[in-house]
Amino acid sequence: MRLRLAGSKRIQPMLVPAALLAIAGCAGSGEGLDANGRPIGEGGSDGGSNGGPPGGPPPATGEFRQIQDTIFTPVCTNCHAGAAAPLGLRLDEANSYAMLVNVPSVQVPALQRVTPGDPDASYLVQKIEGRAAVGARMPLGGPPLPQSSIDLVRQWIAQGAPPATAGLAEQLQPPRVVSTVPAEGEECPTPSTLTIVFSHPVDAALASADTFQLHASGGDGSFAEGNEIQVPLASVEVSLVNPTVVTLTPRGALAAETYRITISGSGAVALADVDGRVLDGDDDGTPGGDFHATFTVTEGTP
Ligand code: HEC
Ligand SMILES: [Ca+2]
Repeated sequence: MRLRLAGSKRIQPMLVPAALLAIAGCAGSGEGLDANGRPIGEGGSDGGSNGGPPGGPPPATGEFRQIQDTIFTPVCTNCHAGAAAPLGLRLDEANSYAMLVNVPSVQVPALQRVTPGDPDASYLVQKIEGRAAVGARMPLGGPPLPQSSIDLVRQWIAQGAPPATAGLAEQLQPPRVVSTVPAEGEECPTPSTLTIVFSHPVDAALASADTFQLHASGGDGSFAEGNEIQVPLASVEVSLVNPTVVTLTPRGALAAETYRITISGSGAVALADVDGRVLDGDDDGTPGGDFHATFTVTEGTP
């Protein structure tokens, strides 16, 4: 079940990796950082030999990263990516976590795709083990995953299904939007919710109808005329298991129209991360600037 934040002011993510906590502890004071704002001693174990600058982000680690790199990206994203992803399940790197953990299965809505701590009850596991009540074993039409891969997924879920750890350097950057569903430029049937994935956790206390807005184009597909209409949101939720994911729920079904999501990175109320770094909405590497993504609903009823 996805928890709502109604009323609650600020959440303390329960699954924040120790490394991230350590960084959060020193980022505010600047202690432990070099002149470029990077942690001292994070000298880049590859010495820059992989093309990255010495002192750049270390390779991200963790089980979910390994699952992404060895299973989802090479085996599943042939089908499970983009607007045509079967049952809306996108398993590409930007979206997979947000679409799996604590999200109900479409085929068997009583089960979550991933229930942290319970591999047997997780529909994802049932699908890759070939014991789901509905549909085929995954990967569809391909050889079953090796047992070692299945064990990796089981182990990750048994341990609480933590998100992949972002690189340390990434944690020190202003937060960015890494994905929206629907995506920029996408045409889709009416979505019941809109999902936004950030590069690292955002401050739930700042997630509201002030910082997240949805507008309809006014029928002309463009947002420059002044005839745009704001669409009311029933809720703006930051996921408790993974506060990099924000879900917007429009108050009613979205009619066939062009819409624009706006996230405030400027003005009186700007979105920021838990350390107060303001959203880099225009993705220019410095804090500030609004984020926009435009999508078109082709059919007004699901
Ligand atoms: C050849 C295309 C294809 C590939 C590759 C594929 N899938 Fe699927 N997947 C589908 C289709 C089609 C469905 C719905 C029909 C069915 O379940 O048989 C589906 C359904 C699912 C569902 C059920 C979702 C829900 O909400 O009920 C899960 C979970 C899933 N796939 C996971 C995976 C994983 C994990 C992989 C990679 C190991 C994978 N799939 C690879 C096509 C594919
Ligand atoms: Ca317009």
